Amino acid sequence: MPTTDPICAPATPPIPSAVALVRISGVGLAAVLRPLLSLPEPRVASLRTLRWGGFQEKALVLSFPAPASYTGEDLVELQVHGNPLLVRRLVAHLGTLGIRLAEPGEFTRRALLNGKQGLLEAEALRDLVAAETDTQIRLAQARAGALPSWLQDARQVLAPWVARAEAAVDYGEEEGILLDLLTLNQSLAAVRQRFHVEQSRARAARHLQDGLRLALVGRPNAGKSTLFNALAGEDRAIVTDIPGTTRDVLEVRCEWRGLPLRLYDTAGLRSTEDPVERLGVARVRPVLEGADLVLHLWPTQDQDPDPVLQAALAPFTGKVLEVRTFADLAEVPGVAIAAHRGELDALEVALKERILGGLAPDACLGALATDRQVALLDELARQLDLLAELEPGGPPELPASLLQGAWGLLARLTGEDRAERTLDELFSGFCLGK
Ligand SMILES: Nc1nc2c(ncn2[C@@H]2O[C@H](COP(=O)(O)OP(=O)(O)OP(=O)(O)O)[C@@H](O)[C@H]2O)c(=O)[nH]1
Ligand SMILES: [Mg+2]
Repeated sequence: MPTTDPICAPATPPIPSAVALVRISGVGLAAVLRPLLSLPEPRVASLRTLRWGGFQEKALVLSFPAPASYTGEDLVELQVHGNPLLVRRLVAHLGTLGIRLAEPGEFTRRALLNGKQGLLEAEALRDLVAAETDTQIRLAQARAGALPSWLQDARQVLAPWVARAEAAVDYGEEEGILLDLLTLNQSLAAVRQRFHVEQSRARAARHLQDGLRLALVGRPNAGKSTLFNALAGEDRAIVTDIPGTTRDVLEVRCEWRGLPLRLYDTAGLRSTEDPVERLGVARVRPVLEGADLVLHLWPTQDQDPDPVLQAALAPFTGKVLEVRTFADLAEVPGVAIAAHRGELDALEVALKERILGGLAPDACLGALATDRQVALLDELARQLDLLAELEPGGPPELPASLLQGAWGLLARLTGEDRAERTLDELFSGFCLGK
């Protein structure tokens, strides 16, 4: 249920800082806030002294009357001193004026319902706030604009066909309205092709957005920790020439040559009697299960990988990339590196091929990227592919239902159907005050 009752929330984190921002949104805020302050002229920062509960706080106040505000409602921003306790007291006092604490994402939800923002944009802003690497920031920013033109085009091309198919089903026989499958598929051909391009862009963008979970495994002394440190750009793992150095699983998030990575360094895999090392080996399997890609580090001096290792990797062959380490000692075919000297170009090429499917990272800018978006896009493309495979001359019901399905998916993707479930999922990922 859309609500318009006044809400407030701190938009800055509860830590001591120079300034804290408290946002208030609702209908008729001038009257609601009158006991605390008189609202200044719209969009002009003005000083007000707020008095309540024995406090007198000088605040910088900004007022954005509806509809020209973030939420589309009256919006007021109070900048106060960044004391978390003071902010809590202020929010509690606003409660006594009938302004309740907002749910996470409630400001953005209202912006969406009031048409101030699209669903795709709201998702992009959520990802922007959560971004941890330069690439992730750039990707989120590129998605934070208007609805991508290819989606607008798809909507325009589909709309008349959806209507026509419906008419053909409802009145076809009496009125002589037919659905010409050949013409239909011809006019959808460009859209379908574009969907396929967007699917590969989205897959790459999602990896870049989420960061690729990369597990480093291999026999003891294969050079896992050396590579881990080289990719992380810092000495996080202990490196020695004693086999069995690493026992715990180490994790680090980093950006390496434009690729956001979540790296996992693991204990060298071998049968061992050492109880501590055995515990370390036991921890490798869950890492393999959770990884997007497993780098099997295989020193150039080894002929075949150890059977223990091969058995451990067998269930994961689909996501294992073999990387030959110690490339400085011998020349071998395949992806070969010498991490202790920073010679990693072959790995960069192989990783980018795996993650980006040959696309340049910049080619992913503006692509859809969240799990929700990618799932809907895949389904959308599938419906159009099924449509293209239909034999002409059949009854119009089947193409009509595919067209309607595609139309519905498009609406869910862009957020026009405003399905509450989608909104609930989206806003559960937001922070307060957004
Ligand atoms: N020459 C050469 N030495 C390397 C290379 N990579 C790692 N080393 C050395 O090999 C030894 C073992 O490296 P680590 O990175 O500790 O190996 P690890 O796989 O983490 O070993 P465990 O933690 O014991 O399983 C260290 O002395 C490294 O300096 C390489 O590409 N070439
Ligand atoms: Mg190690």
